[in-house]
Amino acid sequence: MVAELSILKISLKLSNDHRVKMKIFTAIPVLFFLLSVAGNAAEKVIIDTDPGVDDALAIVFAFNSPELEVVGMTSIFGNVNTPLATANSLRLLDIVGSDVPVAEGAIKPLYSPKMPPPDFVHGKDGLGEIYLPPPSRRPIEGSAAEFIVRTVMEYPGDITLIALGPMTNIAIALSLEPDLPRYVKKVVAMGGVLQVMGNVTPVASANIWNDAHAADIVLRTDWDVVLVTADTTRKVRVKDNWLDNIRRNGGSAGKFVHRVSQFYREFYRSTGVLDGFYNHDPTAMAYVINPHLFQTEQRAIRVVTDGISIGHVIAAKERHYGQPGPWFDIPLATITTDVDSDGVMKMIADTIIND
Ligand SMILES: [Ca+2]
Repeated sequence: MVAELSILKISLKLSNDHRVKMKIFTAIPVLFFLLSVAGNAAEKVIIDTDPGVDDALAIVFAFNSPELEVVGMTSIFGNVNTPLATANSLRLLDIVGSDVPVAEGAIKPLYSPKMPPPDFVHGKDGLGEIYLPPPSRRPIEGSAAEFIVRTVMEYPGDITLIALGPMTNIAIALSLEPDLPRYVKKVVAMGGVLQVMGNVTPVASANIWNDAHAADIVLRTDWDVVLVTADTTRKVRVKDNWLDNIRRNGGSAGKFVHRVSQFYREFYRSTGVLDGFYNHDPTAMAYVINPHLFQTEQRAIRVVTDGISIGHVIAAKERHYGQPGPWFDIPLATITTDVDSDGVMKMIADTIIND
């Protein structure tokens, strides 16, 4: 901006033609306007999701955020089986009053066996056993992967893919369209443990473990991919007083957030996590809106795809493995290493309360 104004000043000095000066003066406010419009444009996102209580919170947060334009959702197994993930995605769109398309995703991992959904965490309905009515709409024709490819190609360079569950749909989309990395703006995925213990095995978090092959493909593809690790999301807690504030002051969205969270809250309490529950998926959504709340590092990532360490994310500190083999030429991805927890929770509360 400064450089552009300097060039304009130089042009003014050099020009003796009054009409040229007038044209440049007219151009300055237009330039400011165009830059401000470009700066405020909402980020176009596709949410790939397995709702899931924390998915529900992330989706309510996203649809209340003026910074985001959700252009569609895609469903995936994980917290629930895929058909229920599809229905719950549509139910959540009914809750937030949106008619964006939902495309149904894969029903099983690329290669590994499908694991049973953890209904003791998210409830039998996946949404904390509040048993919402059936959705008012149906998913669109075609698969999630096809929808991702079609939408990315329709808005080249503009779409951020937000993966809140296993990355199967995104891996399939990559196989359908090899040029996808050139046209996707960014991929932000939630999952992976680096320092802390995993929630399904000592070395794996659910989103990675549920389809380790897909995660390995997505995280070692040469595109702008960010892994919002569980190390980070566990630092962000949803506490009872935060939920009470949202319920009182957040209108219908706030009341829903409080209601959908209670079963999940009790699960965490039963495991000894007393100080609120981990805010996994909404924290990934917060990264998309304001990455400045996070500390990150660049790492070359691969995921273990078999054996007792399946789902283990290995994040090498440098891209320096030049020898042929599994680490040859693996590009650097971004991982989150720390977060302003209070900043994330304040942003979510402000978004829901002020909407
Ligand atoms: Ca999820």
